[in-house]
Amino acid sequence: MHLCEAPSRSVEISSEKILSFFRDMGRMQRIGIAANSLYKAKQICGFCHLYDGKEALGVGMEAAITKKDVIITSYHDHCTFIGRGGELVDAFSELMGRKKGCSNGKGGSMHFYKKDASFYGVDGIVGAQIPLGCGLGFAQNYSKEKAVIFNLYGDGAANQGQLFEALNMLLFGICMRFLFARITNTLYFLTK
Ligand SMILES: Cc1ncc(C[n+]2csc(CCOP(=O)(O)OP(=O)(O)O)c2C)c(N)n1
Repeated sequence: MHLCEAPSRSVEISSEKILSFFRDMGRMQRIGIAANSLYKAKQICGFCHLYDGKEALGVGMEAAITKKDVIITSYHDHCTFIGRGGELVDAFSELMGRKKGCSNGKGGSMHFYKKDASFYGVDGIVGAQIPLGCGLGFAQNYSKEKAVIFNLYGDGAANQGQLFEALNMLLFGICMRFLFARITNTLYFLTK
């Protein structure tokens, strides 16, 4: 396990691509504003964890990876789902408990899912997605998929026993591509 090297500070990219990133981030922001209003209007019941402040992370990550790479995250999932190619109608239907939702309206804000884009959803228990992601890594190892697993968590989960147990399992000689990322700041661990 080691800290990854910092990414290069210079990149080549077209202005169209930059604009598309900007548009995607703006879209995510508006999704948050709409969800916030619906929640306050009591159209969304239960929890509603918004994605504001993480737009650049979602868009940047998706720009660098493919839909074969796996993402599992915490309850801030609305725009992770959108970034994976999820439809707005499926996202908002899920938030409002409708059958059309990406989890048939049964999961709500904290349980979005999109298996066809390798998005294995979300856990409402802080840190609980980490061992689940570890299991996804095992599955990839068995099936010899050449994908990276992105296991995202907030800093509140950084001191959870589940994180250390999952890291232990990964380090016991298991060869897999696994990336842990603290979503509220930038610390990356990579096991190979
Ligand atoms: C095991 C567990 N303890 C407590 C909670 C209640 N809880 C929900 S969100 C949260 C804060 C988590 O903070 P962090 O992981 O940093 O995430 P973020 O700040 O990005 O939401 C807590 C304590 C929970 N869901 N699960």
